[in-house]
Amino acid sequence: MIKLYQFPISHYCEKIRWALDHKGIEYKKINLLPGLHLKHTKKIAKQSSVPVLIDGEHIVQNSNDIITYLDKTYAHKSLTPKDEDHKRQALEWENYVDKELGAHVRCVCYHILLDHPEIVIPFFTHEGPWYGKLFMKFGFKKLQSKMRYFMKINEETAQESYEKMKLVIDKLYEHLQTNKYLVGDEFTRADLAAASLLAPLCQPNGYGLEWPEKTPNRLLAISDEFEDKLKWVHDVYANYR
Ligand SMILES: N[C@@H](CCC(=O)N[C@@H](CS)C(=O)NCC(=O)O)C(=O)O
Repeated sequence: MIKLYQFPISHYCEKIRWALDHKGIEYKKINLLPGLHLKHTKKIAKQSSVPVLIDGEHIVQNSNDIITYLDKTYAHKSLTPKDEDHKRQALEWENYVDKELGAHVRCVCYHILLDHPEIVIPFFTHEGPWYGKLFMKFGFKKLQSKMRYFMKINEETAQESYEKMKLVIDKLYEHLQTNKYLVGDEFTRADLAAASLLAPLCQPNGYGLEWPEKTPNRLLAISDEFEDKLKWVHDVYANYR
């Protein structure tokens, strides 16, 4: 069976969970603990990041490469348009949101959430290794400062990321004012990627994680600010997730 090495909270991993679910492909999730994940990912793939998909002898890393692999190998319910021009546009949108949106949404959210262990620890340990809670009990402080340091998460970068994220949200909103989908007249990997990467701000049903009962006010204020411009994310989740 296909194995997906992932973090339940990761929106890049959500792209792959969604793609697999969309195609009705059975798979086993292997939830790794942030910080300790390197031991696993570095052993099986080139970079340390998740998602990593293992399908028999094939090991694929990077969410866009994984979707391409899945569409080539399991062609039904393709997320990549058949039409060459539409395919190019879908890949362009996906590349754009992967690069210009994903990391910024993450920086904005983590900057706030890392100060709320009561919220992030359950995210990090969700259906993971048995020793997850113990690891977090003694290691969370260290993990928190390492994540801030290595992922460059601080007040200044969070502000910059907020501005960058805002530009992308506006661009998507503008495009979707006159188009039902990002490309052509069907749901594609472009819609899936954009909606997945925005999900932590919108907290839609179907992400595969219990969203916190109480979101910190600062994050709530950001979600509220973009509520109207992100209604489409809830629609895409409701219709395709
Ligand atoms: N370009 C990658 C980005 C994936 C990514 O940034 N994953 C994060 C989690 S959201 C990660 O694994 N971070 C830890 C690391 O890189 O070691 C993709 O599309 O899969």
